[in-house]
Amino acid sequence: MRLLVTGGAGFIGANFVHLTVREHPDVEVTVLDALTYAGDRASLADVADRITFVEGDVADAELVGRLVAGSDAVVHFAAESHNDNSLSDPSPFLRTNLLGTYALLEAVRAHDVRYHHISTDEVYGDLELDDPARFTESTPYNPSSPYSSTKAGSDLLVRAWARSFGVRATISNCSNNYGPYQHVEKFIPRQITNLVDGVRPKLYGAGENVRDWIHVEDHNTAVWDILERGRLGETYLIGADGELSNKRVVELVLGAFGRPADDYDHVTDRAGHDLRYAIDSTKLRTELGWAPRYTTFEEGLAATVDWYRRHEGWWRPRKAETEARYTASGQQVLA
Ligand code: NAD
Ligand code: TDX
Repeated sequence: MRLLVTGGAGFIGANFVHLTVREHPDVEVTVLDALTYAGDRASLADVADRITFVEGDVADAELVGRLVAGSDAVVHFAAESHNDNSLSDPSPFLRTNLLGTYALLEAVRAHDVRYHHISTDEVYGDLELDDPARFTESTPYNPSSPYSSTKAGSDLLVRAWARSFGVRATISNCSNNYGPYQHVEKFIPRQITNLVDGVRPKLYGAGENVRDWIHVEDHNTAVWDILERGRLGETYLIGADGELSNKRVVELVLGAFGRPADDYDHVTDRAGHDLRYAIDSTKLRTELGWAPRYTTFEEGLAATVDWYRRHEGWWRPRKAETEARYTASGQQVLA
């Protein structure tokens, strides 16, 4: 199988490429990635001789058409992915997440190529802390941020292209990922790398917001299951029952460094900050037999802390610039 992976130099895409090379060695992988601030060829250094890498934009219809014509399937990870950045400047989110998906859909439609679309649980908006409900495949879309609204728009394009043009597509909406190669702008790697530098973790607002954590490896095994055995036209939610408050996550990260549980700063809250996400992944588990390999967050977190400690050369070049961006956006320690 010839597989085109967009966004393969980013966090989840790079982990997907590693998994594919390791567990599906007959697959010929081509990565298309624009190498934005979030993409790094170093994330693919270990597999560089096993894949073809193309630097380019998913919104470049001519390039995308050529690459898709030579592929049997596409997994589309490429996106602008960070909510905080989407509040500072939404424009690249509209271009990449909407126009990029549109270019891919037109190409897979023209060449009748199987397409899997990577999306997020944030398209469903947020839940109350005390709501027993979790998101399912039939929860109405209700996105909050420029990021999540462009992801929601991209999902709707996929649904329309599947129904109107018969594009052979599946969609997955996954909860918050953590693990190796995640950019230091994101919550968990930001706190781990702060602590390596002796800096206190930064918690937005009161830290009561809940995220449903899944190890990136478990996300990617689910993507493979859907690619191989998912029903065309269907959406699958991916989650590993990992609900935790941000405050609890910070306490666990502090614990991993042997620091007191209250040794963190409260900082300016995110505008429009979603309160809680929670995934019901029953459909994926019962229909495709998927199950996560990481069953406790503590185990996955310990492995992730260890990875960042051993790979300082990978994250160090971006750390100062990322913190400077947070400062420039007005983020401040609250008294
Ligand atoms: P990331 O920001 O780490 O990586 C994105 C990658 O896409 C980078 O390599 C970047 O260079 C590339 N890219 C950006 N714009 C591009 C363009 N115009 N053309 C080609 N390449 C481009 O993101 P991530 O966290 O790995 O997320 C990957 C996908 O998974 C996204 O679609 C995201 O919405 C989705 N997702 C992420 C999470 C999460 O917790 N991180 C959860 C659910 C879904
Ligand atoms: O320093 C921080 N302190 C903090 O308290 C940062 C960076 C974040 N937070 C909070 C905000 C969120 O409640 O932690 C939570 C997680 O933040 P992010 O890592 O920015 O993730 P989130 O906004 O939840 O979105 C992530 O999951 C869904 C990914 O970035 C998205 O791409 C994915 O779709």
